[in-house]
Amino acid sequence: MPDREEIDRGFMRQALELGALGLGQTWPNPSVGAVVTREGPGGPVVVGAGHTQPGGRPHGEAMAFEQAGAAAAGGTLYVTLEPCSHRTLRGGTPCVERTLLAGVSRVVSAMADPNPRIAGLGHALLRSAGIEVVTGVLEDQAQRSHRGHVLRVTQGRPMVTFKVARTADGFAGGAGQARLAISCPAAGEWVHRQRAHHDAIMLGIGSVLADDPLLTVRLSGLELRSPVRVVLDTALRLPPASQLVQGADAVPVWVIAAEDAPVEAEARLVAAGVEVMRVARAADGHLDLAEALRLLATRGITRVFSEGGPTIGEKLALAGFADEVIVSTSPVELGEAGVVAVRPGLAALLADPKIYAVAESGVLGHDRFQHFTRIA
Ligand code: AOF
Ligand code: ZN
Repeated sequence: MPDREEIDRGFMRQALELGALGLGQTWPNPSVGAVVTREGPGGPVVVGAGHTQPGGRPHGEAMAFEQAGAAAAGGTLYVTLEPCSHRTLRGGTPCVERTLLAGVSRVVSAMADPNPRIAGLGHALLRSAGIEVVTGVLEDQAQRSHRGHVLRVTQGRPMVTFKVARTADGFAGGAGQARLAISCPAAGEWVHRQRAHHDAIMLGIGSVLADDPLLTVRLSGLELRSPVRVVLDTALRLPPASQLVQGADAVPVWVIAAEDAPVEAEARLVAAGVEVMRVARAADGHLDLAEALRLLATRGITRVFSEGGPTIGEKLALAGFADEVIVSTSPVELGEAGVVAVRPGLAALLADPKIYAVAESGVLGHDRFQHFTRIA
């Protein structure tokens, strides 16, 4: 017989899997998974399960309780984030109240919600109502799943994943030449899946001008999950005829420009359905990345996927913003000197076990990949 802690971890794992399904869809809210169980003759059984819905409401607990109905009474709620205790204009019933109404006798929660309006109050209210509350179950996994939300409410910036593909000899492409087909189809599909689980894709104007990318999710079943497309475009050089702008009505395009970028260019892009935002330039004349990320967080973005190329990747990492880094390596060599994919500043950080840990590594079709997560 598994002991209670093992049982708790098992149902929490289910809740985490459910929560992960909604990543990229729930901003500005986190994607929370919830599972409700009750005792059956052979041990606990699931009577309700759900996760935060697109746009952030209903919350995960509401979905699970709705499914469980009266069967929740006397049962256990497993939830990947502390249930909310606050009432907002768009809010409806706080999850703490729903939990009390549902009549569960136990709540197992993975972590506290750092949102200052909640921050322990959800757990405390449940306890003071006589419910047994267990916290910290599979907390590391939950922290990682909610990393975008946590960073947004504690640091005012979204989580950033930087992804780069390289040839066997380490190049992102040939010097001066347009896009090189580095990744195999399996790796390409995986990238689309990653995109779908972020709120926004961000890249620099250089890559847009070189490749004219579409940056949507083109996986069957996930087509409607394309994130907001963000272009860092200091001087507003984005061509109105580009694929990005042409598709701006279907999938939003946000352009972040410097304060001094030409207003005529802004007017043309706005007329084509693009949203233009402005931030200050940093000392080096480029956009102030910290400010750009702050702006995205203000707009509700919690998870950013950067496919912006080696320079921006190194810059993000040196500034401490590259929370997750994915490097895929193809077996094909470029065979000549090209653009180095993992620049020295980023390489040094990735090699430092005090700063990055390898969260996952493996094979995707012909390619190898390594997924690093920043730990300090
Ligand atoms: C939960 N369950 O599924 C989620 C929670 O704007 P509101 O009223 O929807 O509240 C959003 C806040 O609630 C959000 O910032 C986060 O702290 C928490 N999200 N809480 O109990 C959920 N998504
Ligand atoms: Zn809630």
